[in-house]
Amino acid sequence: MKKLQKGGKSPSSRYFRILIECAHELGRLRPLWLLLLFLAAACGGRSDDLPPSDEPVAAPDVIIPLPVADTPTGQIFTLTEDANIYISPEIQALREIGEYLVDRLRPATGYEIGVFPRPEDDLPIGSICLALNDEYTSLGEEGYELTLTREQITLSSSTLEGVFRGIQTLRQVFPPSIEESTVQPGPWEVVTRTVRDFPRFEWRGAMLDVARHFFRVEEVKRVIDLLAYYKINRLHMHLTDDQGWRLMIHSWPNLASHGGSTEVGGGPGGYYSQADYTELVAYAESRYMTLIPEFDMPGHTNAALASYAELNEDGIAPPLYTGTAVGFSALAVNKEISYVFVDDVIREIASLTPGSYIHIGGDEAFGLSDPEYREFIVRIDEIVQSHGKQMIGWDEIAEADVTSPSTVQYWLHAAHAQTAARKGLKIIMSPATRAYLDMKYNWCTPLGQIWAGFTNVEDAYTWDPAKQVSGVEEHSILGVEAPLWTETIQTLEDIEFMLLPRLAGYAEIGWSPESERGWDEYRIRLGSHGPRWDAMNVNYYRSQRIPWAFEESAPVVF
Ligand code: NGO
Repeated sequence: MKKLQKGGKSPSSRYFRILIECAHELGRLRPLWLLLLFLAAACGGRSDDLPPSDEPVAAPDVIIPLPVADTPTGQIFTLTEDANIYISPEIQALREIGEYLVDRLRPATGYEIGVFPRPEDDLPIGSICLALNDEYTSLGEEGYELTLTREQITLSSSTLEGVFRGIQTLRQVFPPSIEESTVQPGPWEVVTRTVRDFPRFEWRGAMLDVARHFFRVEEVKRVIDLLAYYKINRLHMHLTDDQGWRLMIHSWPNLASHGGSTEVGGGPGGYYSQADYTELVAYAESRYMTLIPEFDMPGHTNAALASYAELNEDGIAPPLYTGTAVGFSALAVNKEISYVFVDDVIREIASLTPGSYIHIGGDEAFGLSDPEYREFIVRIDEIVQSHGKQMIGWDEIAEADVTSPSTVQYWLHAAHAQTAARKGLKIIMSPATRAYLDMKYNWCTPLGQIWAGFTNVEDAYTWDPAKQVSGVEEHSILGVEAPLWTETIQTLEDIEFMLLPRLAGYAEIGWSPESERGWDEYRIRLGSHGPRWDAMNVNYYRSQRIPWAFEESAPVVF
């Protein structure tokens, strides 16, 4: 951990150190050592001879996800209008991260902060330095060290991802009004500290179902920004289901033009052009987040079946579907045309997907026999791999003869997750009873479903992925993902209401050391994020379990 920088100690603590050192010299004279210590403490505790700025300042606990190590150092750094960001080395990707930080700081401060290469000599007082440095490789792909002193802020990592994740920590230690979109009075003071941090799991995801209700590119970008604030690094997009097909596939254009033309409740639906999707991929990448595309099959395929008659067992296209039942549709798995179809879809999405994973759904194919289902999944796995990608599927796929690197997403059936673990497959943990963002918080929640039970903010936080299913241990777990299914979710405000505050908890489960997490402490830290969400102008559920920071004496209701 970095030492406190020059000038970082108050005069009283310097005297205190000298006394301690003397005491060490005189180590054998124990009584004298104790006397000196007593005197030092008594003198150090006097405040009337010190300017107020030298008093150690308490650092509020506000960072979510909780960092691995966070050492407050008791002073104040003030961001002023002369501040600039210095980057080292001078490379485009680090400059872009610097500009991302400028974009976060400029609206509320009004300061014209620039991004410059780091000078040879000392940095000006009040600077922020972003540094890529091999010294930090031990912190892994996303780890970083953030050091705030009275003079400057230094954020170091061996990777760009690490610098980006550290910036989210830095945003959170500023006053909440830093997130406002108009100029605020400040002052922009932060308490000094050193944070050394890295994640528990490599996969920290959220899922957005754009099939049941369609969400525009701008709305998805807003979700990406919220996820990034909590260091989420995967956005799984559920692109197809019975009610809608949401991506243009050039070799099968009716999928989007017809299959995307409605949604639950009969609204107009919509779809992404490939240019739209590419824009989303790039936007997510600029937030060091990977998009995971899902085409759900062989069940949940009514929109495709309605678009092409030949994909149906009886050769007859059903009507479009705008209800919310599940499990009634299935591709004609005994017809070769179905595999031509899947190959085309996977080829097109693979060419738009820089990430290594493609999700093929695989859930609730109730219309097929078990052997039919298993054979289909094995063929789809081959197709996905033939396009250079790895398959992910909901937990039912564990019953098919698939091998690593295919990956299983546990949602409901413990036995499937146990089978996956036995086969050595990696597992993403999304237990519906804990991690489904579409479950209501309680009876009064106006949106969402209840089939997996209520999931209040505490339920969403108080579980450990490595203890959820017996026989599925930490080494089998790739990470955590919280899916938001949108049967009842129609607007961005609805999405935000179901995401927040629970998302923050999922992020912490995925990132922070399990031994350090605790509800009683977390709920207070979470309460400090209410004013941040207000400043960002995002909607959220004001759970009465949380002592929101803006409520002077918040009632605690359980
Ligand atoms: C299930 C089902 C989805 C529903 C969701 C609603 C899975 C993997 N399949 O989860 O189609 O939308 O529940 O909570």
